[in-house]
Amino acid sequence: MFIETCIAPVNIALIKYWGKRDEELILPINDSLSVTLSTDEMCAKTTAAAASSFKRHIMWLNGEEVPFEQNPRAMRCLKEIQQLALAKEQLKFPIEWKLHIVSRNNFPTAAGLASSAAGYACLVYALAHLYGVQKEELTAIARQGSGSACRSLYGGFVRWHMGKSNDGTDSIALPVAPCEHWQDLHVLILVVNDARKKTSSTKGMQLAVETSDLIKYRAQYCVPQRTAAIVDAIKKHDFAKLAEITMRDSNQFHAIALDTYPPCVYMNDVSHAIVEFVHAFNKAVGEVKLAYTFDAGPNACLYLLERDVSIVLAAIKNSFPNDAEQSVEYVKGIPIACD
Ligand code: 2P0
Repeated sequence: MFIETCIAPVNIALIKYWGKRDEELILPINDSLSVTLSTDEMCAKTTAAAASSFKRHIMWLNGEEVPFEQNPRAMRCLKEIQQLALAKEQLKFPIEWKLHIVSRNNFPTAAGLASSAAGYACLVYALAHLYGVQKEELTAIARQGSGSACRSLYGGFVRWHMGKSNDGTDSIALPVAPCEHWQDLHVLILVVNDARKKTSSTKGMQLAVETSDLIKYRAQYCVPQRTAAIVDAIKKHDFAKLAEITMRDSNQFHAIALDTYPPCVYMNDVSHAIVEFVHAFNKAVGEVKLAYTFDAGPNACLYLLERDVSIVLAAIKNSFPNDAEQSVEYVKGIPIACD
């Protein structure tokens, strides 16, 4: 038997990926840029084994068997890795051998974060180790599991270039700066209680591409300038600029969700109260020390510098006390990852 175990981190986008130009290859309509979170706090862990005695591919996710052979995205990732291994004649075992794959997320249940990015990044990384394939070639494969997964293969600040080709070979993630570049940047995750069922990201962005006018404007006129500006802010350690761009992009992404027909509503009243809180905090301290960003749900990710963590946490506890109607469930300081 051959066996490999890997871990992969979560990433949170500052410039959001929203919308595909090719559903099957998972090619986006705009570049996106994210920060990778530390694996100490949250990660996916995957063990992949190959043996002559295995009868079929089986995968267990968090202890439960999930379809693998029936999952076109997972099978595409496996086929791509196998093809690379075959091309390089690096096979350690016959290609026909079936796999058993065990994957777990160590995210606190309360964190409520989408797990597909870390999950697919980890699956692809574990398969690559198993079949002896080099790391550099993997982001275009992880992308085909789940778009945002391609950004979880690097630490620090990562840009997913949308690419121009139809085959997706240039739709890859590349590091912008390693985490050592800005080690005092921190993330707080605020979990907001919400009972409503959300439209999945895959479906939500598909509907947006079909029905929103604003999404076309964002992809063409906003994201290119914003991405260049945020890369510059990262290079210069300009937190205020990074914060403003991040908040504007989150707001515009949710504006697109509302411009979708029928609309996708991901933020709730508490999310909006957090937005107000952040702007009020920045106004009170006289500079932009705090930024929010929201993914396809009501939870907030706040970016700030390490020296401001305690004052911000105190202000959050004061504004959103546990016993209040607008409470936040879970708050955690998570430095960005070094790989
Ligand atoms: C992002 N999200 O950039 C954006 C912001 C959610 C909001 O990437 O269809 O789960 O698997 O490619 O990667 C979530 O989208 O979607 C996402 P698929 P994915 O992080």
